[in-house]
Amino acid sequence: MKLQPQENRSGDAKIARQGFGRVRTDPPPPAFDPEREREAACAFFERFGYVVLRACLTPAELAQLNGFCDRTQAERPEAWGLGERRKPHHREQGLIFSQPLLDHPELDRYTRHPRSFGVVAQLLGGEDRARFSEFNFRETPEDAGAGAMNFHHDAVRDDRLTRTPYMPCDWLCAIHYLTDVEPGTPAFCVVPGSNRYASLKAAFEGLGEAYAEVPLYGPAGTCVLYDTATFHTRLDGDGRQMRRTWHQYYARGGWLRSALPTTDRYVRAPSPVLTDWNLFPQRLAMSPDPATRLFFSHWNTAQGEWAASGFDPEVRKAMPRGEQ
Ligand SMILES: O=C(O)CCC(=O)C(=O)O
Ligand SMILES: [Fe+2]
Repeated sequence: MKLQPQENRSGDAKIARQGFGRVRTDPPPPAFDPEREREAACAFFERFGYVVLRACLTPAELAQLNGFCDRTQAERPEAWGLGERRKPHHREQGLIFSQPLLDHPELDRYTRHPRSFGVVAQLLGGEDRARFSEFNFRETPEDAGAGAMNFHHDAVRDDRLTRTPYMPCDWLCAIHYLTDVEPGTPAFCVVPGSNRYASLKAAFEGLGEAYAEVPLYGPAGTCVLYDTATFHTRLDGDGRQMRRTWHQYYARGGWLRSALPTTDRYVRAPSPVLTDWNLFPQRLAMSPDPATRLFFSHWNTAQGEWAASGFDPEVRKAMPRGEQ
C-alpha cells in the first residue's frame, strides 16, 4: 500500500511539503495525567485547541486493540480496504476500518474510556452533554511512502469565529496511539491556537511568531484530544515506519446560550451530525440504559432509515460504508 502524495495547497509549496514548514519540536508540548491533572488539561485545551493526555491505555488494552486490528486485517481484509478494490475513502488515508463498532460489542467499553472521558466530558460541558459521533481504526502501513497530507480542519460551524464564549467546542476528536509515535513515524501534528481562524494562511498571518506546526510524539497509549476546528495533519515520517491509531469523535449535546456580535439572544443547538453515513448499532442506539441512549442519540438520516427498517442487515449492506 502506497500513499498518494498530495500537493501542498494549505501552506506554501515553495518552502515545504506540508504547511509552512515551521515545525517546532522544542520544547515538546506537555502531556497531562487526565485524572490527576484534569483542570490543567482542560485549561490547556481551551487555550490551544488540543491537549496531550498521558498513558490512557493499559498494556492489556493496547494488546487487545492491536490484537483486534491484526485479527480483523487477516479475517476481514475488505473491512480495512485491503481487498482487491480500494474504496475512495481509503485512498489518501492509508488503511481504515471505518465502523468496527457495528459488529464488535467488545469495543463498546472503549467509547467512554475511563481515562480520557472525564476530560472529554468537561470540555463538552459535562457528562450529560457529551455525545458519540464516530469510531474507527487507522493504519499507515510500513513502506507507505510520504502522503504529504494537507493541513486542514475537520467539521466546523461558522459561528465558531464570532460566538462568545467559544467553548464548549462543537466536536472533538480523541486519537489514541496504538503504536509508539516518534520522529521517523507518521505523527499527528497541530497548529496550536489555529481553531480561531478560517484558513491555515489566516492562522499563519494572525498568529505571527506564535504560529508553529507541532508534531505530537508519545508512546503507545498516548491520547491526543483536539477541537475539530484546529488545523492539523498527519506529518510524514521517513515513509518506512508504520503507525496505528484509534480515532473517536465526540459531539456537544443540548442547547446553550451564547452571544454573537449582532445579537445576545443566540442559542446554540446540539452539534449537527458529523457524517451522513455513520451508523450506530441497535444495542447502543436503542440501549435500555438512558445515559447510553442519550450518548448515542445524534442520528443522521441514514441511521433514522436503518432504525425504521428494524436494523435490517440488507438496508445496512446497501449503505456506502455499511460493510467496510
Ligand atoms: O492520521 C492523522 O494523523 C490525521 C488524520 C486526519 O487528520 C484526518 O483523517 O482527518
Ligand atoms: Fe483531520
